[in-house]
Amino acid sequence: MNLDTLSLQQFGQPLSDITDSQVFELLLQVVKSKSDALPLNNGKKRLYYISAEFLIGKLLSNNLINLGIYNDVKEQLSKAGHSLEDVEELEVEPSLGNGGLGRLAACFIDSMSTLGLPGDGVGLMYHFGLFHQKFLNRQQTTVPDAWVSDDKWLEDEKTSFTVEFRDFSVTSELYSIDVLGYCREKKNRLRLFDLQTIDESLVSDDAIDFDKTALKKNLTLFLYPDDSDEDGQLLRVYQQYFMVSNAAQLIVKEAVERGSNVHDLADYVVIQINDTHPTMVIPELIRILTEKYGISFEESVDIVSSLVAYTNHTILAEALEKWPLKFIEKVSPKIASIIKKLDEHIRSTISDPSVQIIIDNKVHMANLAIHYGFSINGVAALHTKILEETELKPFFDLYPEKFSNKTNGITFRRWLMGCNPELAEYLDVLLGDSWRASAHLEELLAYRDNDEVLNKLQEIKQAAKDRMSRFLQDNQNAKVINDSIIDVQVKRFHEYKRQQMLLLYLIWKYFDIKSGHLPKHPITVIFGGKAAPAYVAAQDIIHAILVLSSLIANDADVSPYLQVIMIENYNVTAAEHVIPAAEISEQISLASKEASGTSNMKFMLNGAVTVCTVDGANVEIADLVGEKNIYTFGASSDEVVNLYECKGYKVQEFYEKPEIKPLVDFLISPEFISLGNEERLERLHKNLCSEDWFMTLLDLEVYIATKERVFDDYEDRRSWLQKSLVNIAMAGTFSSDRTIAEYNDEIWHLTPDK
Ligand code: 26M
Repeated sequence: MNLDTLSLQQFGQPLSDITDSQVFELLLQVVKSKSDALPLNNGKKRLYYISAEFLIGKLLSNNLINLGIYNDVKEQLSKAGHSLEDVEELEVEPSLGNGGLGRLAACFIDSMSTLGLPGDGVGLMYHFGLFHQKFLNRQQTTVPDAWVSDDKWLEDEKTSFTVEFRDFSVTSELYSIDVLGYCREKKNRLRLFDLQTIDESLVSDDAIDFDKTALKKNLTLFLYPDDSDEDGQLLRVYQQYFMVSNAAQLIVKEAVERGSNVHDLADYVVIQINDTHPTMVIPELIRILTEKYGISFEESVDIVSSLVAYTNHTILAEALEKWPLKFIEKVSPKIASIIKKLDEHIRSTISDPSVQIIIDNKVHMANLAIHYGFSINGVAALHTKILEETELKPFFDLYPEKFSNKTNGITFRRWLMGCNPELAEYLDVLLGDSWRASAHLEELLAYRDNDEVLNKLQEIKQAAKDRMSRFLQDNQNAKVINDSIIDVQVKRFHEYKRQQMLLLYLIWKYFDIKSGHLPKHPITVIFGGKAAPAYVAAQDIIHAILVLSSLIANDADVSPYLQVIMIENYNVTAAEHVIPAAEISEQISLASKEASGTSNMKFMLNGAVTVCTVDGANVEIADLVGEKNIYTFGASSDEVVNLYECKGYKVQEFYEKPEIKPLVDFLISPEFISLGNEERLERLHKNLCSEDWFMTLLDLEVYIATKERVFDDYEDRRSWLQKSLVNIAMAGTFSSDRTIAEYNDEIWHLTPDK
């Protein structure tokens, strides 16, 4: 493929003379014509991965990599004076997810294609997706992110279904995006349902409010519309039913086309539901089998129960979905009545009230999925253990054979080859390129004492730091201090993730520098993440970070040594810039609360050293790299569970400590308040010293001590680079290809299409 010839044909000008946006157009055509020509992965049995989120990120580079033409294209462009990086900037990032669960779904569909497994992602085509985050007066504001009109990858499948709600019915339209595997001749698709009568004009340019009751026009406008009021909650139930009714109709139609007589549906179909958001697919399939195919209720239940598998992503009881039965009745009385029948069956056979489906007139979606699915899995070893032994113990006692662990993974195509090509190329030099298919990186350990290799790793890290600095400069005019240590916490804002603990450490460090202890290297701490619009406490934390960032920047004693940057509108693209540059990865959730985490894996793969609590997949990372190559601290999950159960955590005792009180009180000091919003800062302060639900102060002192040890150790450059090397070498386990192979071997049993 010669881009120069293509450019002459298309634009009458050589590649060197066309603009970057013409180059983008050209590359799109190249990728699309190649991907259009690929047939779909085929097989009698097909997987449908249903998810409310698919956080896929930009697709150009990813597709070039998977088509095996990335290096060729990059070289041709560079010879003609273009940079692929600049061209990529012209692509918009689809806004179809909000956090770890959505990004996991994107890694999974990439791996399914790479392993040649026949299966698609199924979800919704939100026109505005998740909100775009902007900072105003050091606070998060939210504006609509109109990505759809600029997207270049969506294809209309020309397929529609009718979805019947109680009070009206709507027609859907199916769009899809090709999902290419790494060096594969066949593909899968991400299939997104839209509403034919959608009306974008309900949304103004600058606010994410809209008429939540105009259901025929709004169902696919937003991902997670504000559900702090009843209209918002009801809208979510409508959205979920719209998603799963379309999915169920598509699934049955395609199975019948492949030869299923519907009684044998489970030989043709397996459905993985990503968290509980798609759980209503169970009653919807039962409805279709009984109503459309005349199959008895009992047999329909058996069929459906043998083909739906559920992944749990959360241990927070308050995050487990429970919908008032009356909402489901309003959306679809038929679905409500099927759920009631399923609930009655459980009631008549199992006496334990805690495993009922309908409790206090609320439908517990996880309970429905566990009783009427054949598989439930957690997403990291510790998480699964907690589900089995604590959170879901009554279910584990009933159905031990349904439970399993599938530790999460990440696609190395995006999180190494795509975002860190220098490191990928250097691994080729050291290991040969077979790691690109196998993810085996352990042979890198042989270079642990090789100074040339260690120095080269340092150079690669520096190049990534420079690239990130340019990104932050261009995007938000932030100037990273030269030669500073890059210390990063990027993830959704939630109290259990404890961004506030890093904030308190920074206050400690600010005091320490003020008192004359100057760090040997300057430190740049980078935060990134969004807070749900209705989650006030999380927004208070963002506010305090932005205030501290300004306070330090304005302080000439401290600003040469310490800097805090909060990335505006953190998304996949920002992650691809910041993760390769990171030297320290912050994974500091309260033990037992983070199901897995996946950024921890991305950071490790890119050579960052992890500072972490013993939580989620951190446990597995620590086992792999050994205690010399990771910094763990803090209360264990057993201790935390115990403190909750016995109400044993007394925050006051910690707050009153002379080492802690001044740090917390600084949040309401005149310096702080003069830059901020008093109400927010007071609330955050009060929250920390009277409630502290996620035990920040419990772990704060040991966290500060650990961080200081990390910065000391950083000064021994050789041994730090060795830690970094070991982390890269041991990251192979966290390839999502390994995860998906496990799902397939133990849950799906699909035959790969060769
Ligand atoms: C629920 C109700 C209303 C609105 C939104 C929600 C909701 C949306 C997304 C609740 C949870 C959601 O996502 C949970 C999530 O992202 N969990 C993360 O999943 C990752 C992949 O398994 C894990 O690595 C993270 O630890 C886990 O927090």
